[in-house]
Amino acid sequence: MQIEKYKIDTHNQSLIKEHQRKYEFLSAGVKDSEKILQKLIDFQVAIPSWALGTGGTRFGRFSGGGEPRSLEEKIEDIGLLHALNRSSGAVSLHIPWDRPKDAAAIRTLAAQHGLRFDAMNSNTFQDQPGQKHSYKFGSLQHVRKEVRQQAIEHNIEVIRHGIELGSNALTVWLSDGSCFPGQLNFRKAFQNTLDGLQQIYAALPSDWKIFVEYKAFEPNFYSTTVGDWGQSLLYVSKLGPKAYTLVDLGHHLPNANIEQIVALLLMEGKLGGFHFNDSKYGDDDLTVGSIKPYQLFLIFNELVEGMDARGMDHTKDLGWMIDASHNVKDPLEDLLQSVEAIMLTYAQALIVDRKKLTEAQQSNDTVAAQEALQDSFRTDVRSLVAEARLRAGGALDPLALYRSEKVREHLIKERGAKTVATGL
Ligand code: PSV
Ligand code: MN
Repeated sequence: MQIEKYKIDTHNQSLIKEHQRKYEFLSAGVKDSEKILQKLIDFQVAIPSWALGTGGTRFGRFSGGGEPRSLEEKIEDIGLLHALNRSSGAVSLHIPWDRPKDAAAIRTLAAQHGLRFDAMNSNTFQDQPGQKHSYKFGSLQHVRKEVRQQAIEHNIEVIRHGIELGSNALTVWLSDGSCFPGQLNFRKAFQNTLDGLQQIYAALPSDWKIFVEYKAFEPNFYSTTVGDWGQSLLYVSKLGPKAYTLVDLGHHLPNANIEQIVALLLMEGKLGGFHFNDSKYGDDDLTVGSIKPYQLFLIFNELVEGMDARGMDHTKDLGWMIDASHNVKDPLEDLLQSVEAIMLTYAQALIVDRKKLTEAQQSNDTVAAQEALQDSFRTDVRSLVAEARLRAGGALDPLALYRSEKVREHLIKERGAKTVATGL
């Protein structure tokens, strides 16, 4: 299904007066609003191919209907999101869940929707039908060489798919670890993993990056072989200049100070990208900004400050990806909400009065520092983000248009009520 341009225009016409009133009021108080608008227009977030269907938990899964049955339909869905918000112009693929049969055709289809391919994801956390060796006791860390070799080859295959699609990064998330004390020799597991990553690194084209994603727990519950940002940083430092750490917001122990982690990784030139989501307890994979919006703001505040300090390009020097799962919501509505939350938070970080904040920090004025941050966080920037969307050709209110066009109903009619998308 597609939403034609004239429908977006009609929708915008019906909201334009009210929008202009709000935008004029806001922009009068925002410094450099035109520059900020351009940054918002340029900023794109990659949609994960595994998040277009209903997720689930280990207790069950409740399908919502109309889920994409193929990679082509997934790209169509992401194209739809992008047509509505003009900020979802990239796809992140998981192999083998979404192995392209005809890469050239997939690349063309994506381009028709204005989409490019962001980081490719490998999967050595599940056994696939017909797979020779099991990953039950890990992949790159495994005590047996043939299992490690199989995992290395899989990652190299993922790089090959990525080259065909025009991607330039590989994200490696390993579920490797142990469930019980004594199960694993930590040092050997680390060394095996490093050795495997080195072989994968050697297969990267010269303009590619490898992102090493860390996670504190799950599915292993005693130790994880890439358990935190320190361990990831250790691997990527040993690997070389094309290796970076990837931060998934749900992969920390409770109350971790993620904004500080981000600041230091950026300082070291080793922050590669993000998996955005939100959580209350663990790796809950909830809608971005739904639980801890202030934490997200503090993270973006460090990102903007740190990227500017290093002269980085906000749009392409880091990989911006969503990694979420939807158990009770329509996945497309959830993704629209997540992208909106990211854009709003990015905008709030862009309007922070850096001079005021630096002065407050330099004079140990804690109150003024807090005020500088909260002044931005408490600013309603919705009309700024909407104006960027409008100028980019998107809808003033993507979610409202999605609903009034009855997109899900159309998709159910087209694809059926019982389709199941690939993914977890
Ligand atoms: C693991 O929890 C993870 O965050 C990794 O990024 C995986 O690729 C993704 O989720 C799969 O659901
Ligand atoms: Mn992730």
